[in-house]
Amino acid sequence: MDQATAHRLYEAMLLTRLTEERLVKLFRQGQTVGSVYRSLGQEATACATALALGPDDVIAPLIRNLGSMLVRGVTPTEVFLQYLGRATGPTGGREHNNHFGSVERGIIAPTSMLGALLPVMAGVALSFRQKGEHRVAMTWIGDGGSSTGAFCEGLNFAVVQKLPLIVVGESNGYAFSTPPDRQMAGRMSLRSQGAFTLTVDGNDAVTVYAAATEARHRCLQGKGPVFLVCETFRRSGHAEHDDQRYVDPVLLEQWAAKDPLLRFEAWMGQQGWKLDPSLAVRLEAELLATAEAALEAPWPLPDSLTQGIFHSAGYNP
Ligand SMILES: Cc1ncc(C[n+]2csc(CCOP(=O)(O)OP(=O)(O)O)c2C)c(N)n1
Repeated sequence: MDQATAHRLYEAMLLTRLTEERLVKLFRQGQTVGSVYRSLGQEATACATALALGPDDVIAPLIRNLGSMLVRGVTPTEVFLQYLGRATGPTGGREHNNHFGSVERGIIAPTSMLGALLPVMAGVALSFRQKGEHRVAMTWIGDGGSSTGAFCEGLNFAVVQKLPLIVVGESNGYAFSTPPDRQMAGRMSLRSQGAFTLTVDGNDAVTVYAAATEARHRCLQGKGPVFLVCETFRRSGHAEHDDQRYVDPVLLEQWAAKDPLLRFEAWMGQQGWKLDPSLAVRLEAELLATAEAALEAPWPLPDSLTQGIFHSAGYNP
């Protein structure tokens, strides 16, 4: 990784962390319409994977992958307006977390139905190959989500068809309150179904970036999909309404010591690459101002209630 990429990756992970911290504050103030789902400790698996892609590649993130959306150019303003349910947000107040896409930025909207994005992204990858385009598709899945039929169908199709699809598996310790050994036999990598599989330390952003770069290269060479399993840990509850009392506090301490941002800072220091010491303070101030501006944004009008639910020509939230 060159120095410019390292700085971009650090900024993306920091922005993800601080944006989510601001969202948590808005949640605790009762300002968000629904709960807040975050990626504390998993920022490297969202950001370093997305950053390894090219501008024409397409991603389909999940709820823990806000970082990948920020990498692709989604702004904190959009994120806050969305969580605050405002009319000027990406879904005009119809949705209240990161479930929004952006075709022009190569983002297929996250959905709640776990596994459902696998067949969708296998289809996206198939279209790239049919059109002879030099592009890859990437999506993410948790250990819990990899137990779905849709995950198996989508990955199997990609393997059989040798599609340029990267599936990032986030093995993060829990599916809501269920540890992996209560819902799957063996490690997540066993779910590869014949896809070339890499298992990496998901809290080491340098390794994740290198693995995602290799995965993309393989896909572009026509070697078929890659299952990139990132071993990490979900250091906050499933969402902010979940106090995570079922998680051993010792585990939380152990994983806090492996924090991806701290490790990446240390690695940059070893390279002799200086970080701007005022970056976090500056970003926090910007995010506070952005959130306050979003709080002033209008609510959707009641008479727009039936618009934008199904596709309707001319509707522009
Ligand atoms: C098909 C399907 N089944 C169940 C759910 C309910 N659900 C939402 S999140 C979640 C846990 C997901 O765990 P995992 O896939 O490991 O991802 P993580 O939350 O750990 O990132 C469940 C069961 C769902 N959204 N979709």
